[in-house]
Amino acid sequence: MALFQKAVFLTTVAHLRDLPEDALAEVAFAGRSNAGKSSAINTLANHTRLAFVSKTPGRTQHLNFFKLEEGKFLVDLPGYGYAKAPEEIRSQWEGLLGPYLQHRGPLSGLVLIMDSRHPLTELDQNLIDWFAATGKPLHIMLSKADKLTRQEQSLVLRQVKAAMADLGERCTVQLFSSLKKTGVEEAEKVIAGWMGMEVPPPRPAPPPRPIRSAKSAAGAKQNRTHAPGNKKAVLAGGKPAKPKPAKAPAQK
Ligand SMILES: Nc1nc2c(ncn2[C@@H]2O[C@H](COP(=O)(O)OP(=O)(O)OP(=O)(O)O)[C@@H](O)[C@H]2O)c(=O)[nH]1
Ligand SMILES: [Mg+2]
Repeated sequence: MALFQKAVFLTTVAHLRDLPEDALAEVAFAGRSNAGKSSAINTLANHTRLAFVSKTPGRTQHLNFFKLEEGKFLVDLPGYGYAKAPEEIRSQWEGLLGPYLQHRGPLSGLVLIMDSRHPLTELDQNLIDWFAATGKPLHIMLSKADKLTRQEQSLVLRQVKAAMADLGERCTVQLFSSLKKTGVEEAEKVIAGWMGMEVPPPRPAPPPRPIRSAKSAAGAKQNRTHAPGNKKAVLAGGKPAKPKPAKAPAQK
């Protein structure tokens, strides 16, 4: 089971005064618009529509809180970098995002999502420099890795790690794809570590199948043929009915 599978939408915050007061630890997801922040939260939660995903940049406008367990939250932040009046950008940063990232006590660390095809834009760099001053850890997820070849993936990973070397252990970097669901365990480990959550041990590989002689295999086949013809038992072990998705409250 994915570590964050129990995540539920908690609230949308448009003003600092509305931030949850019972927070013990939270991890925020920042990055350019359309980089894949909301998708990454959905992938980590193993959910298709927890955070709203859209092809239109700027879909996430406020701070959306997802509760993992009592007092532990993931926070989906509005993206930066899509055409918007400078006035609006300034007021968003000065009024909400800037003070949140700089002064929020329970914020344990920041996940920076960057499209692996266009990492470290000027705006990303500004955010990194600015957040580094808080002394809190930063985890970079190079998203949409499915759009790159293996070779391109290892090149970009190496380049971004080298660019972040100055931050030492305070900055970690990984490849990630919401489409292919790759990099999930690596991200879980970092985020859970920041929030003091226990990471479940990786599932043990299934034991190797015993090699059966032709004779015993034939016997087993026969047994199966004559297994109780109990239709109900077969149904019970069959595919579970698809649960209806719960309707999420409005996010902005
Ligand atoms: N191929 C591919 N597409 C992705 C991946 N992650 C996200 N996308 C697509 O990228 C687009 C933007 O994804 P979002 O998760 O909404 O991006 P966001 O960073 O939350 O965007 P804003 O809320 O506008 O800041 C959507 O069309 C996603 O389907 C990925 O890993 N691979
Ligand atoms: Mg979003």
